[in-house]
Amino acid sequence: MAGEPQDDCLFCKIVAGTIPATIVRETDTTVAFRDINPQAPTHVLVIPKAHHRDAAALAAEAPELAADVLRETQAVADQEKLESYRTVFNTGSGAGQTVWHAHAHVLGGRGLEWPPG
Ligand code: IU
Repeated sequence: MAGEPQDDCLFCKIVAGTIPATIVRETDTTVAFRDINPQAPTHVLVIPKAHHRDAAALAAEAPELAADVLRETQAVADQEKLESYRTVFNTGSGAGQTVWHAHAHVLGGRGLEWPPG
């Protein structure tokens, strides 16, 4: 069922605390932690605690939670003192999604090119 923890989901395990992550912020509904393979000096992932498979599912199934995630991307940027930053939701394997639990990448601390690769 949408929102329920999934046994085979690594990000559900981070939420549960059963696999480690460097958590930088936590709210009642979200967790933000440093990406283990950072692509910029600051690279933080913001996830909803509830399991939704990607950003589209999150927006459709739990729009208020999607807003919580977006608000937290700004809170991470403030906390990390990023004047400019990029928020990315990879949706689908062709776009590079590898973990099927919705997450926003917050990237900053260096110049970011456009268009992305
Ligand atoms: P993607 O948009 O699904 O490709 O992003 C998944 C990210 O999760 C990717 O950048 C990984 O480096 C990152 N990650 C992590 O930070 N910690 C983990 O335990 C795992 C993946 I698995």
